[in-house]
Amino acid sequence: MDFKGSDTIPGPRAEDQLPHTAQAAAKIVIVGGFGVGKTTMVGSVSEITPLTTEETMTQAGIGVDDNFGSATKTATTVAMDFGRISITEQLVLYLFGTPGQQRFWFLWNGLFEGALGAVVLIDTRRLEVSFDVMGRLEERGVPFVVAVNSFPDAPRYAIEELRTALDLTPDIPIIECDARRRASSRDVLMTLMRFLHSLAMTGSRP
Ligand SMILES: Nc1nc2c(ncn2[C@@H]2O[C@H](COP(=O)(O)OP(=O)(O)OP(=O)(O)O)[C@@H](O)[C@H]2O)c(=O)[nH]1
Ligand SMILES: [Mg+2]
Repeated sequence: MDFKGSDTIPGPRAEDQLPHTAQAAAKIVIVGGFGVGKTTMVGSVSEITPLTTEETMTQAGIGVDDNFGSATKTATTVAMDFGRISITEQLVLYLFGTPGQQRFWFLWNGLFEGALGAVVLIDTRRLEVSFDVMGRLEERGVPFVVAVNSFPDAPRYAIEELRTALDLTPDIPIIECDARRRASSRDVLMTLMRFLHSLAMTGSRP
């Protein structure tokens, strides 16, 4: 029998290999309610082809799943998104996007395990879904920044109005972003890293 070729497993693609200068890695979670743009953000900023676990939304989900934006949204994350970005030559961030449908929220605890920090993505049309998300991060002691994903038909609020509405302390950064744009998503991650650095400097966390 000819087994030629069956004993060679292809190695990682060149573009997926970790930069040889990398010295430290941190796990970051991208979290938020249904359809706020988590998969989009991981995909736009990742330097490797992101791993996604998107499934087509079907009629079976009617009455079970959140149907906001269902006219345009055809797939939803059922487990997680995974991507990677080198923030500096030495520091690599591993990005984990959580599922937004409430029936998959039980997976969050596992995804939060060992996370250095989180990005809470919000859509100003549905601020209420963010409360649960932020409450869970606070329970787990995971520091976070808030990124307002700017959808064209979403109401716009001043940052301080959002801070009051979301009941956030003055130290928590809130920034606007467009999750589809790599530079914008990268800015969000840089804001998170600066915030984590300031917490470490003041000895508050992490
Ligand atoms: N206009 C606009 N559309 C966006 C933006 N980010 C995401 N979208 C669109 O919004 C939809 C939802 O994005 P997803 O990335 O699937 O959202 P998600 O949070 O991963 O969704 P779930 O995993 O189902 O919770 C997609 O159709 C995106 O193309 C944005 O910044 N602006
Ligand atoms: Mg998703």
